[in-house]
Amino acid sequence: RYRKTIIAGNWKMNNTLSQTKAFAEEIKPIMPKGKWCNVVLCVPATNIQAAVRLFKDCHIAIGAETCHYEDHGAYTGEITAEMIKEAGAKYVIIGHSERRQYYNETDFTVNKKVHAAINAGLTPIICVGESLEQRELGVTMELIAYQVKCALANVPAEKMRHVVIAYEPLWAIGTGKTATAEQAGEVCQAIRAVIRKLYGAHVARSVTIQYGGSMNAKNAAELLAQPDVDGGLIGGASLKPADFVQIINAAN
Ligand code: 3PY
Repeated sequence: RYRKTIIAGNWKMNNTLSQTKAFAEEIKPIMPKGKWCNVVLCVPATNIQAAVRLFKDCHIAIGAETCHYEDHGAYTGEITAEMIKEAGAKYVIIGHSERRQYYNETDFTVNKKVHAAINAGLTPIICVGESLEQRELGVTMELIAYQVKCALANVPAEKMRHVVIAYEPLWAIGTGKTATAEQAGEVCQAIRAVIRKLYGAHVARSVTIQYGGSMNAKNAAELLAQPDVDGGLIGGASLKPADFVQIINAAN
């Protein structure tokens, strides 16, 4: 095995501190032990510090859902990668389609945020994905290659061990629609080919590429069986301990 399988939950704007505590209590007794897949929960910023402590025993690492690209300054409401790192998180989602759609994130700011995350010692989980219109126009592969190249611009090869890419087709996010395992596998394979062109075969083999977009307890095993799908970024199903554990088991 050249690379880690990573199952990451994306809680989005869900779960208060007390709900986070309740989730931890519920998942602790059912968490699989001694398995090799890495598990992450990306949680609202207000819960990061508590979550690091709450999920330590069950070996779940914590991530944030976004960060700013500057390291300080007059950006009311924003937080830096360094703040996230000091709060104890190890990961940060960058460029989720909801951020691109509602908060004007562009391929340019995604690249700047990727650098900010790496400089702070966080692993960015970089989200890319096409819309339904783009898929129907037949430009999925070009678009994905463009997004990946922009996100990774000026990222040195030696940092690529700590970069995760998540393929999330927009038409599968929050819609209950999932890409077929073949569609997911095909695009993840294409992403690896882009990385191979940029960094060579050795780096390409080592990068974890996740599928995201309505992955759940039912469809996880089939999606994860694709050779280039190395894990999942899980929305709704990561809010239910039993479902999330089922997905982790499907990856082991
Ligand atoms: C989803 O599954 O809907 C996601 O957006 C995961 O990030």
